Amino acid sequence: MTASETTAPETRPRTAARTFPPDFLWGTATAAYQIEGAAREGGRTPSIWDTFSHTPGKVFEGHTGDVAVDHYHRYPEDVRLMSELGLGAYRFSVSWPRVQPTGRGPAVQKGLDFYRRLVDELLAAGVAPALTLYHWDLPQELEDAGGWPERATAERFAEYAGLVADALGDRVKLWTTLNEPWCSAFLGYGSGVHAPGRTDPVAALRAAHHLNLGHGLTVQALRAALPGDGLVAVSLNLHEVRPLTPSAEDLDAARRIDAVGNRIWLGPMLEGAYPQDLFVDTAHLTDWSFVHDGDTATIHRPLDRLALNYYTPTVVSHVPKGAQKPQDDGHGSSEHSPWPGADQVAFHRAPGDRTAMGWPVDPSALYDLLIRTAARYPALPLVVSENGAAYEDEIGPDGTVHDPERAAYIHAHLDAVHRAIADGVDVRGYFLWSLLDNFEWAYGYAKRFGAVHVDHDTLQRTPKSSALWYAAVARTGELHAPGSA
Ligand code: IFM
Repeated sequence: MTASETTAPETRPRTAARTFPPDFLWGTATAAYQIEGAAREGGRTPSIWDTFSHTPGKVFEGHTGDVAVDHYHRYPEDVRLMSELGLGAYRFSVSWPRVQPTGRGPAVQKGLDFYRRLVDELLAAGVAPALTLYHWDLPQELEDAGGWPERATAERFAEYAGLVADALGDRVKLWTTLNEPWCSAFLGYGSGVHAPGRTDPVAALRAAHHLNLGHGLTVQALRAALPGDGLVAVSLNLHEVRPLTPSAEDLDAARRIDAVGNRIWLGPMLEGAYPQDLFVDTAHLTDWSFVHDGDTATIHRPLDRLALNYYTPTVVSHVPKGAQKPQDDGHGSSEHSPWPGADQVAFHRAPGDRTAMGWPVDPSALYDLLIRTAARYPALPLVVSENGAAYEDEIGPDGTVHDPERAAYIHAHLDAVHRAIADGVDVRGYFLWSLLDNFEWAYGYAKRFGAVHVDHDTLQRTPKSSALWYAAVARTGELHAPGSA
């Protein structure tokens, strides 16, 4: 399908409720560096995001995660909020340098204890914990030793995962190895807009392979440590790539982006091989000799869930050599590409509504992504592990936050999930990004994705109107239009 086409128009009346399966997981999601704060407490040492955010010019107005939204101290209040809203699940990540400050050796008890307390509080409140092991906060010491471009980091990751699984495996059922390795590899080592801020396409491809390897080694470590009913997943921000036109050139641009955006993960993780066209596209950069014999077998481990993060589609076209690319391509200010091997691809933003990130709103692409992924991996249940939107939320004079655009965004995307389920896709859950307004990486606190508003001066939490609506959907399993019930 091209960007100018859309999926068949929805014919059911917008107000008719859709019922989700009774055991569907309804949750919200966060990540450690974005919410915890307490950056120097309990033996925690800097991660690459501490270093990056403290480097002038890297993050909007010099914001850092030092305090974030102080979830480290306020987690009982945050769990209470979830439980009052009636949300059945919560996806959070573990801060690697809080548990294993140098990225090597034994775990720090205080770090593990924090997560044990958090999980116990969740379980007592009837909220199922879903744990992500890596959401971008590599211990700085490991980056100093070479970071993800080095093979040893994959081995360290699996050792750390084993420590966390030994400590929490009896309490947490759903485990995710990596969150959005595309961002770790290509924004962290390619465009440099994320930590550690390197701009080396070869390092980015090496990082991608070692993230894959770390995933495979970690699946093995989790299988060894978790009880038999433990579920293992990976969260990928798969790109729903649409060619701008049906021309052969634009179709090839879409193929390239699909290779380095999607199949670079799906190939080794789920099919046991890297796509050959990726090797061809990047042959001028590397011979991929960092992939050793046996690596793809290590990476290719059975998973229980494939978790997808979706926000907006990716629209691409071919650019002839020397031609100007569109100004507003959605890749921020970096002059370095996060897409190795795709220099002649231009990115476009679809017309229509956009969120405060400038991301076009297009739920049809979530539907297409679910259908396409399920068609390729029919035996693997899917979870939407992130979806949501930033808007310019403000506290009104009556102390409430009215955010109808966010409710409309979530409604439209849940409707797409429901359609996919009705069309036979096995989707087991939906996690709204995010529980709380938080540290939005290079945008600092300037972007608000939360269901719950956070006053960044007082750290006061106020559920937004969209949270109340989403909670009602989650409690009943019935998707009704915002404002209709
Ligand atoms: O805030 C991020 C999250 O950490 C990873 N997925 C996308 C979100 C919004 O940009």
